[in-house]
Parts: sequence; C-alpha cells; structure tokens
Amino acid sequence: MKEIQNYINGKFQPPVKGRTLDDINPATGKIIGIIPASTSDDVQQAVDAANDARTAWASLTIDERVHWLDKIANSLESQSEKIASLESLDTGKPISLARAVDAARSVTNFRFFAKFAKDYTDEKFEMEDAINHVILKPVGIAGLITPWNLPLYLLSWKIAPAIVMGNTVVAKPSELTPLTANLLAEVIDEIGLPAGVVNIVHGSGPEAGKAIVEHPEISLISFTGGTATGRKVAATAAPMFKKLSLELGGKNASIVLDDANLETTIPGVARAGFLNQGQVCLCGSRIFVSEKIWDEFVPRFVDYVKNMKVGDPSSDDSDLGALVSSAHRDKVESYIHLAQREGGKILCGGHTPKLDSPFDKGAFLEPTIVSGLDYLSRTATEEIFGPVVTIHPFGTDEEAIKMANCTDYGLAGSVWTGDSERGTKVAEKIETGMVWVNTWLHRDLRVPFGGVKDSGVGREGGRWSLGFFSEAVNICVKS
Ligand code: TXE
Repeated sequence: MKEIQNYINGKFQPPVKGRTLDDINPATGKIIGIIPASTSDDVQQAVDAANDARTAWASLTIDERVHWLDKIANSLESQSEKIASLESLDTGKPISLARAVDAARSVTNFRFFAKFAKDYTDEKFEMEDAINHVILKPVGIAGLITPWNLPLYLLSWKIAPAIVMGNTVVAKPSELTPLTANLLAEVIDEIGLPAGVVNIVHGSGPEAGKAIVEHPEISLISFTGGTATGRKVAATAAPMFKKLSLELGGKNASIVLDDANLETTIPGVARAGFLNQGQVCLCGSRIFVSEKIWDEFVPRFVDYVKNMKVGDPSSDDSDLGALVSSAHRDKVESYIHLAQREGGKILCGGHTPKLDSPFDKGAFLEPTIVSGLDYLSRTATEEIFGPVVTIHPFGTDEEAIKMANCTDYGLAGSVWTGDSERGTKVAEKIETGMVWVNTWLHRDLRVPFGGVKDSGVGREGGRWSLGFFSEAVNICVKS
C-alpha cells in the first residue's frame, strides 16, 4: 500500500491536520493507498512556496524552461510502463489503453509544449507611425484542478503550458486517482526542478480544491471536471477576476449518414462510445443513424459491442475495465434503470458482468446500447459518463443536426460519411467546440480544445494554452 504525501516547496510532506483519505482500486474494491486529506493550511503552504519561486522561475529564458520540460518528458518516458500500470490500478482502465493513451500523452504533453513555446514568436502589428509589440508575460500562480478519467494526461496538459510560460503551480489531482500525480512529483523531485515551481496538494474537491479556487493569490484556475462542480468554481473565481478555463461534461453525438462506410464506422462509433468505459468527456454517447441504413447498422453495431471484452484491467485482452468507483458505477447503472422506465429497449449489456475473484467486487458494467428512447428523454440528454449509449434513427441531415444540438452540452461530436464535404457541412452546424469527420479523438495538440454551452468556457491547446497561461501585454512604440 502506497502512502502518498503532498509535494510542496520541493519536499514530500504530510498534511498539516494529519487527516487522510483511502485510495481504492475500483477493479477489486481493495485499498491501495492513503492520501492526504489536505485543507486550506496545506494550500496556503503551497501558495507560499509558489510565490517564493515565482520571480526566479519567470526570469529564466524560454530555452531554460523548455529544457526543464524536456527533462520531465525524458524521465516520464523512461517510466512509461510504470505510469500505465499505476493508471490502470487507480482508474480500473485496461492497461493497453493506459499505455497507448495515458502514458504516451503525458510524455507528449511536455514535449509538445516545450517545442511549441520555443517556436512561438511574439506578434507585432505595424502602424504607419508606430509598432505594437505583443508580449506574453506569466500570470503568476496557476491553480490546476483535474479529474479521474485521464489523471496524468490531463494534469500534464495543464502543468506543461503553465510552467513553460513562466507561472508556478498549485495542482490538485482527483482524490480518486492520485498515484500518477505522485509519480510526477517524484520525477520533478528527482530531476531537481527548482523548489516551489510545481506543488501538488492531494485531497477532496470541497476542501483542498475549494481552497485553491478561493485563494486570492492564485490568479488563474484551469479546471476539468463535472459541469456542476465547474459552476461552483466559476461562481467563486469570476468575482475575483481570475483567469478561468473550464472543461466540463459532454453528451456528444455520433452522426452516421446514409453513405457511411460501415466497415470503419462501426468500430469508430463503438470506440467513441466505450473508450475508457465511456468515461471521456468527448465520448459519443448519443448515436444518430440515418433511417436508410438503420436496419443494417444496428444489428452489426450490437454484434460488435457484444464482442467487446470486459474484465481484468491488467490483461491485454480486456477492451473495457472497471469504472472509476462503485459509487460511479451505481450512478451509471441508475441511468440504465431510468432508460427502461423511459421506454428504452436494452439491445445489449445492461448488467454487471460475472467475473472471478478478485474482480467479483469490482465496479464493472457491460457496454450497453439502448434504443427506442425519445431523443429528448433524460437518458438521451443527461451526461451518464459510463458505458451506456443511446441510439436513434433520423431522416434528413437537417434532422440529425437538430437532434444533435438539443442538449445543454456542447463539447464535441463526430459525423460518419462517405462524402467528407457533406460531413464537413454537417459538422459546421453542430453546436460544439470540436467535431470530427470519419474519426474521433484524433488529436493534434496545436488545435483549440474546449466546449460551448454547459461544456465550459475557454479553449486550451497550442497557442490557446500559451495565451491562457499568460497575460498578453501590448507595447506600442511611436517611431
Ligand atoms: O467530478 P468533479 P466527479 C463528469 C461526469 C461525472 C461527473 C461528476 O459526468 O459523473 O462529472 O464527477 C474537484 N472546488 N465528469 O464528481 O467533482 C475534484 O476533487 C474545487 C466529466 O468525480 O467535478 C476533482 O479533482 N474543486 C469530467 C475535480 O474537481 C472541486 C471528468 C473533478 O471532480 C470541487 C470527471 C470544488 N467544490 C467527471 N469539488 C470531464 N470533463 O472529463 C470537486 N472538485
């Protein structure tokens, strides 16, 4: 069992009040670690450390900071397998996914932002009689709050641009999945990153998270998590005029047009629905299928999903592992019951799979497809965040667009078609921050990432991250 401590001012230390929380492996229900239940006292220490480190860190050249990011990336890369196994243990996700997605992207995030920041040149705007120099200055202390579905992937997505732009950081990973944030602290410690540049405080959202959001000396908050929590974060941070980026939930549509190539569309739509047990904010949990191909698509899709294997997360054979906790599994399962009450028909899944010990007590759930629901039903419009998708027929492309746009969320979507021009036209009318055509979660880190409506505020990625993690200052020089 791992006893995790906070990492503050370059030192591992226990929480001031000495309270702890259990870290549970959701695949077995066993306790695998103890983490600090930090309070505002610990956050204060982290802020003090971040404040002390600010001036020296901000005065390094970009090349010097880039060098530190590269060192972090190299060290993480040398421990890829360890990252994957810790992430699989903590979240319940299949090890193959943790290797391909979590471990790989955590390294790439540091490498990408190192190179991107190095290549960035300040903008200049010439006037007849003057020249404007737009420079990017650090904001100060960045408060970073991250969720449990992609723990190190999302933490590194925020830490890398924050520190490369000259900020110092107070980060709080999800209390459900602290192991890889701790590994990152170990890496940072080992390579000797100046003390106080990155401080990691563990604990619950309502206590440690809230203390970060409320702290007057933290001038920027980047939050990824649920929409309800995002609302609370915004309510506290906005009156303090903090820079704010909120990446929240989604109820994304996968739209299958009548000319889609089903050989590639069926696996693509299944991946969009069930990757990470459906616990990715981008997951396509509402599937709209042209009525012209409905009779062919649905049985083939159901067959494909029935063949997805749920089981031991450490096995390379598992397509789906456990959900993040039994409480979350119960919440997701309650939506299956709701779907039945709303008149839905379960085409496959709907149950806890029967697994041998030690997984018989794990938070597993079969991948589930529900048809026959009104597209405006609660099951089809509320975020479930698990392996449950609803499937609905549509007539015209306009009808599919209207159905896709009917939720309060607006994060992402995908369109599947043999005609990419037609797909792009449909994509342009989807009210979300991101739309893929004939693919899903195909990421270029230079592009903007974020949502509209209840899916959040702001964009991160590429130059949007550099802009968010800095203050743009214009210097106008008269000739
Ligand atoms: O997330 P929370 P939860 C969605 C998904 C899920 C729902 C709730 O629908 O079922 O949100 O999940 C910290 N002040 N997503 O409750 O609570 C918390 O400690 C400051 C989508 O697990 O939003 C954690 O570090 N921080 C999402 C982080 O917020 C607070 C991924 C996210 O947890 C806080 C996860 C507070 N008052 C869930 N309360 C996505 N967009 O990918 C909690 N936190």
